[in-house]
Amino acid sequence: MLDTLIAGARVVTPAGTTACNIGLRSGRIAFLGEDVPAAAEIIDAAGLIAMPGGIDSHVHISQPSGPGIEMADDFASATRAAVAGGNTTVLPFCLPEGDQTLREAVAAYHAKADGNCMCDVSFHLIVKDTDPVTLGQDLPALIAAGHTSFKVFMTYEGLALTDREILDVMSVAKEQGALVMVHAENEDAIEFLRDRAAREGEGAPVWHARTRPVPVEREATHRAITLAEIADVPLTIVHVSNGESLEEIRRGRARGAKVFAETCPQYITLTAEDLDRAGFEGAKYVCSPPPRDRGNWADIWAGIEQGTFELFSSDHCPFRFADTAGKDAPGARASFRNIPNGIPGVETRLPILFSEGVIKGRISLERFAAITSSNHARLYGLATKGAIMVGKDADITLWDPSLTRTIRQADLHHGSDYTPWEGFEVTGWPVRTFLRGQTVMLGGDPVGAPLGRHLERTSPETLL
Ligand code: DUC
Ligand code: ZN
Ligand code: ZN
Repeated sequence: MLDTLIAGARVVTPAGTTACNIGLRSGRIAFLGEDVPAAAEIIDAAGLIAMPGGIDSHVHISQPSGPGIEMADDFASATRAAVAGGNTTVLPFCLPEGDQTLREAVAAYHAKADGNCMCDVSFHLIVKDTDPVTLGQDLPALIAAGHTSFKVFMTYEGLALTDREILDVMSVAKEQGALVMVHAENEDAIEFLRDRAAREGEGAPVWHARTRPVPVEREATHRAITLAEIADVPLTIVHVSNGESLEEIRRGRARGAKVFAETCPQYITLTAEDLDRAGFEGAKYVCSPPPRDRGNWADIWAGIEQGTFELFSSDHCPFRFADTAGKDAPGARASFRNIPNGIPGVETRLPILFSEGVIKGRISLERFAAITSSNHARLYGLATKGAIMVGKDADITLWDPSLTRTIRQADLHHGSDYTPWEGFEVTGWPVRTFLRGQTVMLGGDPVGAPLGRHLERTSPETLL
């Protein structure tokens, strides 16, 4: 006897899309086929599309963000927003605060997350210290405990590592079977451009984009790939914003580098002109790398369509406009340098790609499932996640492909007080989400108790 039978949906599986029934038992997918086995509950899903629950492998939740700045989401609100947007797993970054060790930071994140999550979570690490204890003891122990991926930064004071330090971190990843994720922007070049902007009295939000132009990202992307080739490790270039960086990734792959690529909704829907909006509204679009232009949208779309990108993530990094840039936040108004970098997006990632990609005929349902779920599971070592297959966790999202909605802050569940996509029209919306067989979202609203667990991960599966 099944617990639940989802009947009559078009089901997106790794083998293709087919009309069939999905049986759930004890939190797992137990049946796929045309028969109608006995079930305690039968859900009529005619007219809907069953997708693997979204996995967003790039989100920031409750991350220390500097003096006086608080992230807008804790684990409760971020994961409410995640399930409302069709996700069943998110991978936030664990950043040590002050002189916390990595192990202390992981313990602190567990204290914040455990028991509060509406979906499953698993922490990536951020490596900002490269002392012998961090690299020789903490990192190997944390990898062994299932934190098999970590991010390094090539920008930001206090976070940026030197090339030598990146190589040392990569060598730990190689020895221990972990995956390095790189934020690729050239810190020295940014500082040079920022100093020049300051001398010229330029502090408006649009200067955030003007001081982080494409070459800043392209050069760092090339350098990160080169360092990974020297260390002989795979790496993920996260949040790729433009065609020139993508070209570096293609060239690296042609040389044999194992480089994975991630992009995000902001790089196919927002532009640097959004940072120039009147009334300081531009601050709502400040993220790094910054949104570019329509020519780069086309390049990023080509990469999505051709399969150059394995991953489409949100880079959800939520702040409150009222706190950070509203009229009572004079620091931010004095200079873009004081606006925290990041925008909210965990709830809108999937509907934006479904509408702009699937409904507009740019990508298939199967590619949508791959770049929003399956590839995240495969790359980051989540063996039971990311596919509608017998034996996998029953993490499923039902989509109504005919539902047309206008994205409005008033309807969203995140902790930010705005969305960069206010007024953006989409067709297709997730209407029901199952996490390990339990309904956690119905009709767009999160439902039930926080059932989310922290997941230990295995070493990454090489996709190339
Ligand atoms: N990098 C991220 O990955 N997220 C937000 C800000 C940043 O620089
Ligand atoms: Zn980053
Ligand atoms: Zn990020």
